[in-house]
Amino acid sequence: MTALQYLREIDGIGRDPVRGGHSRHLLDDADRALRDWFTTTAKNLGLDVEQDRNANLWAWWHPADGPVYPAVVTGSHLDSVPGGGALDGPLGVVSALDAVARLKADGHVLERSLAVVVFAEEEGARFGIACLGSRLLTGVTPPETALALTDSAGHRLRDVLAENGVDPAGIGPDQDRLARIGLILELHVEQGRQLAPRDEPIGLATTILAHGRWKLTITGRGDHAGSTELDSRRDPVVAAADTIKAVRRAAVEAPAAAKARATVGRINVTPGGTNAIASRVELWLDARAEKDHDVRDLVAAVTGAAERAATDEGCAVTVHEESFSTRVAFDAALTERLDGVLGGVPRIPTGAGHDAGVLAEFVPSAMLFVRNPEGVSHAPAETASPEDIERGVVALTACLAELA
Ligand code: HGY
Ligand code: MN
Ligand code: MN
Repeated sequence: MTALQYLREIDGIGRDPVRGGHSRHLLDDADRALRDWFTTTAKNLGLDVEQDRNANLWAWWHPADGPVYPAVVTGSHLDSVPGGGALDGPLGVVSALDAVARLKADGHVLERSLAVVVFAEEEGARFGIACLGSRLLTGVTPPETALALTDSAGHRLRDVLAENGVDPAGIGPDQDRLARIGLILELHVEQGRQLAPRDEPIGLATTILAHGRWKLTITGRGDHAGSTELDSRRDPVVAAADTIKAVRRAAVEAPAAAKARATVGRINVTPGGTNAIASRVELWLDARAEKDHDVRDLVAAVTGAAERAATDEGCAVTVHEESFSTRVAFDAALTERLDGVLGGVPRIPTGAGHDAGVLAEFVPSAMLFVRNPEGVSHAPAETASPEDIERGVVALTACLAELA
């Protein structure tokens, strides 16, 4: 099976009839179906599949005489944002499986162990922390932080893990496993549009913007939409509206070198009645910029604006940091070595976070990007052409042949 055929095989899993695209979130029905698919497919390729203490899946291919560490790791994630595209994550997984199959078919003799990994909760769409599986593996997120997480329906992460064969008491840093990773190479669909203008199908990553997520909670006074005079209202939705405009303003007014971007894509209004003034609004800020301090400066500007907006409306606001990822520079020597294999491809920065970005602090890490003609991602319109998907597998296969 080729990467393209694998994508077609899983395309029906987690389709979202309301949002469009796919909604596949940590250990929900769709994610479990995808994890089962991955396990079966990897086993059929002769790989040994295991689930680690943090719900990441590892499909191992060892040399004939047994495991040789440190290993080469490739793969990506299978979970999505709500209503996401079909490629963000899965393309890296299916390309890795296809590449392993090609290496085996070509009679490649492994010099060191190779693993295809599926990281858990990369999007953080269910429990709120992006790259949770790789963060727990490396200790970037402590287990107690994860064990306190619940999803929007009130399901506790600890219970969801337990229901799926992961002991909640066992999650956390996995130094032995980390020591077995020699390097990681993640293939991913390009997010943004840098390759198309260059008429290039494949690129190598240079950096990831610093980025983080903050939850703002604005509380006011719930009341009747008809009987409450305007001058006595304390409406958190009004304060939230001013805050959201301030989010965009803060990014626009940041220094150009910061390449700042700030987004509010998720808002909860309580109680949510058409004829009721809300009592509470929760909104999430996604802030990103070239340097860590640029992000902090942006969040400080938003926090100040939110506090002023809340005060003006007689409301209160709290700002809680949910996660922060420092700026990533991928491994220069590894990237150079891969560029030698690929014969010279564009080097491109990205504004999107990745598990390979989390691992970059601990092991040599690199990323391959496959051209996305429109650059759209985190939306159903995300695409890559069949020809470029094939080119991505050929590139990954050549890189893995060189590395392993
Ligand atoms: O949000 C991100 O940058 C990634 O897609 N998780
Ligand atoms: Mn994503
Ligand atoms: Mn991704």
